[in-house]
Amino acid sequence: PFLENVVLHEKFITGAFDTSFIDTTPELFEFPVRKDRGTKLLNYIGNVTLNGFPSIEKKEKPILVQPNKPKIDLKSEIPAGTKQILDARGADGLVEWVKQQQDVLLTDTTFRDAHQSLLATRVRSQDMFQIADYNARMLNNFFSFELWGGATFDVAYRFLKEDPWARLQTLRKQMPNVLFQMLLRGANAVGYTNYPDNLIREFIQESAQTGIDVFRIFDSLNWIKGMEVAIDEVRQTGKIAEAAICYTGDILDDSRAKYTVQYYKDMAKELEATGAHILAIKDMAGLLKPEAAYRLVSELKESTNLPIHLHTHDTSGNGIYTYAKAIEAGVDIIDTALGSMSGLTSQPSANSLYYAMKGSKRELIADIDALENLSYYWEDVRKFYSDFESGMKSPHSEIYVHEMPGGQYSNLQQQAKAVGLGDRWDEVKKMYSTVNMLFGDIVKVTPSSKVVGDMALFMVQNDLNEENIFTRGEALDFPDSVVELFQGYLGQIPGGFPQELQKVILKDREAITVRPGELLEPVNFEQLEATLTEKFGRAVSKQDVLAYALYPKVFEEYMQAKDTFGDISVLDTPTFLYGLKLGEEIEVEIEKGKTLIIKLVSIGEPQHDGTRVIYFDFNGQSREVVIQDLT
Ligand code: 3PY
Ligand code: ZN
Repeated sequence: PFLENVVLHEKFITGAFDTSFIDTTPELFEFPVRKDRGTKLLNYIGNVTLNGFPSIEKKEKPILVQPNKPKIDLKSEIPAGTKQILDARGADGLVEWVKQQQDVLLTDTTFRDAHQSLLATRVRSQDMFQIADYNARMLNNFFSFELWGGATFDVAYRFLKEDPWARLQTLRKQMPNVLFQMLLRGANAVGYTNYPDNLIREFIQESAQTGIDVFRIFDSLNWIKGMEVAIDEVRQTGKIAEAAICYTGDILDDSRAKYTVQYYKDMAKELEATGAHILAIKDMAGLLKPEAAYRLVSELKESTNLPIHLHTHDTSGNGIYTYAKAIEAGVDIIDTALGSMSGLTSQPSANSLYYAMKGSKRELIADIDALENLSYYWEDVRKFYSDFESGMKSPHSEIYVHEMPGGQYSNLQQQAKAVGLGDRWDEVKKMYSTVNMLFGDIVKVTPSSKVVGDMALFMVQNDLNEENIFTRGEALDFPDSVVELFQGYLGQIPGGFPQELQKVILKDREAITVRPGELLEPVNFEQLEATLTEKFGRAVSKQDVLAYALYPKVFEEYMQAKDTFGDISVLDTPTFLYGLKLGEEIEVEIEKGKTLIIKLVSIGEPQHDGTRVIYFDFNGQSREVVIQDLT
């Protein structure tokens, strides 16, 4: 369009131009919005208005207010932070700096685990971009922002139809001063199954280049072999390898003989020897009781030289107490969420913990006014996603019995609804702990937790219990994920798989005991790039190739959605989820300085082919789209 504007320009045609003409003629840069881009967007809006959003019961768009933003000067310079320390002193220098801090450093999980745990991971990039400039100025003394990885990667493509790499890239520009942290599931990367080693390595390289500084690496069965490749590769990037022990069971309960203090100490020492810069205690379900936190942190401090970063979930309501005891025992860094995105299955509140520790020997390194003002923003944003809330209204002490990770609770509940077990949710939760014991008391965190969840759903659906499974199981095909676990494709468990159940599940299939990555064929990236270029009929980026290698079907569907609807990440969240009301008008900034004004005028009667015509006013002109009515 630029060239078209140039050659059609009067000055160009008459030859009355010199090179300064381009600089002094702003209209050259006014490109008409390509018609199909607008039509695609109208197609999306028409479709969601008529048919609703997947997994939300169709209803009238709720009245939602514009989120309240803090009143600070965004032109002010962004203060330096931990990112600059890492860049100047390297990973070891950063670790030394952490150890020198007397007070407690914080990681904010609002952009990742908090919404993964409260809102089924559905928070969109838009809502993060709107506040990120404020974070950079108001949370500048935080240790890190946890904002990527875990379930956010596939949910972005799968449900939000947006590119998680683009999210990371934009946030990096907005927040250049604080370390960016991601959750990496060891050999499972950001997926639910083991991947070839070279895919893990490439994924880490690309993530580091795009903006990740701290990689929290865990294995879903606490099998260190499943973490080694990732730790090694992160070290090679010069970034920080934070290796996690996943906390399960109860070190204070002598009857849970498998997961003792000694077990965790041995694991920590091994991780230190493997190259960890920081040790994470990943209490993904919120099972670490206050006294246990004191004991575990004290003993780990004695047995390793690593700074300790503690992660918990507040499901039981005891999270602040657990953190206070861990702080007393000398923990270095703690994961919290902003007040309005905290509590229940999410992290404990930074705001509450701030006050809890005020006046004690070790306080939090945070500005309470900043925490409060940012919390107001999220209080409003959270309302956009109310249809994804789990319905949990108060602390659940039963977490100590079912041990379900915070990040899984709302997701498994959605899964249960999807297979028609929404009204048997209590049974599913009980079955979850039955399955854990049947499996030999395993660590439950993605993806092992998903296997336990899949099995629990399967058992409730098929009226199975811990007794009849051994007789009826012979004739049943178990979910793929369950078969894979018992084949050793997610790694090994301490003490080995229970053999009788393994036989029932595997039937005549073989199980492996080596690292799955050793057996998997490496990805041929060049060939894959060529295949995808042809398949999608356009150049693909390294990031696209990685996404496809991890999630072929999900990525393909994302590309199809992009073809049909264009870039829908530009829509505001209420419109994205509910479409428009009759007569409602919105402004959509499709790129910097380019805004569309869209108004829903009317919805036509159904035609005999099941379609309806939807009439819009689009930048002052009438436009219509034809949408299949699926309601
Ligand atoms: C994830 O792997 O997504 C988790 O949040 C595990 O706790
Ligand atoms: Zn978590």
